Amino acid sequence: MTQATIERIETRLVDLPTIRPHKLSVATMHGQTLMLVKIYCSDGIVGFGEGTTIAGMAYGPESPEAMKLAIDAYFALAMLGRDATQVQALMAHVGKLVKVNHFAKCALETALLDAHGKRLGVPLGELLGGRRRERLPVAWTLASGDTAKDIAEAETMLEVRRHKIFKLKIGAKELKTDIRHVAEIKKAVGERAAVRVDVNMAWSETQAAWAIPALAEAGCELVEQPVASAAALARLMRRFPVALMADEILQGPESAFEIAKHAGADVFAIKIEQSGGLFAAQRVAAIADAAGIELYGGTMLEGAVSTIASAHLFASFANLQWGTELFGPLLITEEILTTPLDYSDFELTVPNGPGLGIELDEEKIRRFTRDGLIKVTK
Ligand code: MUC
Ligand code: MG
Repeated sequence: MTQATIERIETRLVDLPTIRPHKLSVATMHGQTLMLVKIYCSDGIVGFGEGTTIAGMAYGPESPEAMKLAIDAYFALAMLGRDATQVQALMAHVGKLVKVNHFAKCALETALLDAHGKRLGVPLGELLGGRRRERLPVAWTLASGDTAKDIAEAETMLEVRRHKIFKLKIGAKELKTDIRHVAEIKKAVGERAAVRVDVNMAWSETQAAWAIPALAEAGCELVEQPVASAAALARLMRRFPVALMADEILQGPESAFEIAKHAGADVFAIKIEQSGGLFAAQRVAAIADAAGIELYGGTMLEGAVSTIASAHLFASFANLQWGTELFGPLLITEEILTTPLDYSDFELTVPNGPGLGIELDEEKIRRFTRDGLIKVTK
């Protein structure tokens, strides 16, 4: 293998508006910030990576600003001058010098893999063992906060054949109000679409035990992270005729192993950022498979870069029983790619070009790049 070393690492924050307010139990999003990283290698190849969070710091432990700062001040020093072609070895080296910071690590690992795929002339997925599928089913999240608006949105998605799996964000309102909301949406879409919910940890165990049977009765097929604690989720398992999915409690292979050991979930929502990168997410999937836990390709509402990095990984999974929710680029108003992604017939096509297989519209990105680290808006 020819040597290529890392010459420069560049980061930027790109603030993009969302197409509508996106309401979760933890916060309401009006925009999404992409922390984009570019790794310049000595052979002239440039790799792209991305880190995002959901609603600033309301969801996870890292903010886009913190990722940028950690890369600029710490990760870059650990990586400059090193061999860019030995991605796993380099990430292991970096892991010794910088603890946790899963999202920032994922952005860097993605950029290294994008660069290496371009170097070898192969799609990123080939570096992960190769794809098993060309297209991925994509769910859409209904989260306008209004039942009638959500039904209208679902109807449009069905009509244009973009999504037929809907995830409803609940947990911010009274239990009965939320259940009515789910029941009305399921009644409207009927057998044409699947309905699932994400509570984002909002309920206590007793609230969950009361609400889940009612959700099942309403036709909901999957309940994502109803409670915050892994122990409580494990106690709720096997008590209801719907599947329970772990999301926030899944923070990489060690947590996956703990949950699997205690039969703590039916399904894992695998997210590359939350896992700590693509290889770590691959290990999470292996643990799930070994434990008989089913898989779902999750999102941190990422832009095109991390969405496609995720797509390459999820396309390589042996099992992907619950499809994916890789719709992040569709939630933002701006197209940041020179050629838009192919979302059609309820699925996303995994690109075929070298590396990620996408090209960023640099001019568009420049226009939305934040000037300085801090943005205060009301
Ligand atoms: C989450 O909690 O899963 C995924 C889809 C969405 O709307 O929010 C995210 C985060
Ligand atoms: Mg979730």
